[in-house]
Amino acid sequence: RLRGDASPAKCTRQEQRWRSDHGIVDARERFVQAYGRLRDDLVGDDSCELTDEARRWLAQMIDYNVPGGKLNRGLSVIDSYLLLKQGSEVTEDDFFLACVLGWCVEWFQACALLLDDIMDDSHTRRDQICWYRRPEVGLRGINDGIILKCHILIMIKKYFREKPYFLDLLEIWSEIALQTSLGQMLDLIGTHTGADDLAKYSIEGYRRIVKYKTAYYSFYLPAVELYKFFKFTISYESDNRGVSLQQTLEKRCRKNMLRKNEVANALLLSGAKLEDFSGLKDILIEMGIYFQIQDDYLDCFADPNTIGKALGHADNNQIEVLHRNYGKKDSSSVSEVKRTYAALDLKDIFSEFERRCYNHLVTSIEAQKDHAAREILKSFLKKIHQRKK
Ligand code: DMA
Ligand code: MG
Ligand code: MG
Ligand code: MG
Repeated sequence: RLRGDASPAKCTRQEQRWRSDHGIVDARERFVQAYGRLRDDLVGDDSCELTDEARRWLAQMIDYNVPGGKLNRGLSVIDSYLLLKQGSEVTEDDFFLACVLGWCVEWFQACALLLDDIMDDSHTRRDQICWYRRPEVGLRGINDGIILKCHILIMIKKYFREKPYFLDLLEIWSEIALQTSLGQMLDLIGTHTGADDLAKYSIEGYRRIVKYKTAYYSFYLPAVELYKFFKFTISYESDNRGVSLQQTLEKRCRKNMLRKNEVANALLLSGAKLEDFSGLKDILIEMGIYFQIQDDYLDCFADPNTIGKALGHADNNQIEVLHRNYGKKDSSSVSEVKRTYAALDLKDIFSEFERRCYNHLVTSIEAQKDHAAREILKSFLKKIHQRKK
């Protein structure tokens, strides 16, 4: 039996014992269990004549890079799926497939972070030393990042090849991979020009970077995956007489008796894209931008957005201090910048921004006509609102 929330509040030891005695497994636990199966499949795959040594490397590399994060992105897929299915039974198989989609997002994230740390010259990630900084890894880490990305397609092919939305999944994944890399490129270009001349930073430039490098893969992608998966699983459930979904829908369409959720199916079957559900994509992207602004804020203000805002609030002296110290790594420059930020009350500015952004998102979500879409969006927003890490 499954609990309906993949990210429940911590429960007491007593409650935990009661749940395990009664065979109730947390959706989060089930999601984590699916990881082991996926990793073993990839490591055990024998189409590539891997040596035992290579398999050991692969297993270690995946374990080191994939599962150690907050799992927010992967769990959004599970959470929203369970939410949408409330009241109806979730089969083992469907739950596992939702897990695969969730883990694909986590695999992608692992690849993006592994490579990002090399490009950003970072030292630690998720409370451990960056993979490429391990003495036995170094720049071989680049190839490991590429392998992680290839794994996504292997998993999608293995589990979704027969699904009617297989091609949609491939399409969305290739789009997202490009968008994220282009976002990283914009970020890298911006960092160079910014260190050279701070005045070249702009809010529009910042929004463009975070939209591409973060928002697409973190919000739009899980939502699209889930949407396709959910819409099609409900339609298969409703059809237990072996009649194809397409035939059922066509018949109902002729009789003018489509039910509400089937309208969306019919739209998808007729080749409509998620973008056609007015404004859904905009909301997800907006949420992703909000998320990255939180991230940068939580990184202790050390980013172009806040510096951009800071410039709008700073007096000439403060601007001068920022120009002199921004983008430098030594600790005295860092503390000069932080001191200036503190003097600018960026905390209050940020809370005000967060309040406005949240209200705007809630209004846009409520305006969505499709119930499923509203539920997905709300559960995504709940995950990140006023997050502290
Ligand atoms: C990370 O951007 C973005 C991707 C696509 C991995 P970042 O370098 O600002 O993130 P972090 O602060 O986590 O290194
Ligand atoms: Mg980085
Ligand atoms: Mg980066
Ligand atoms: Mg960051």
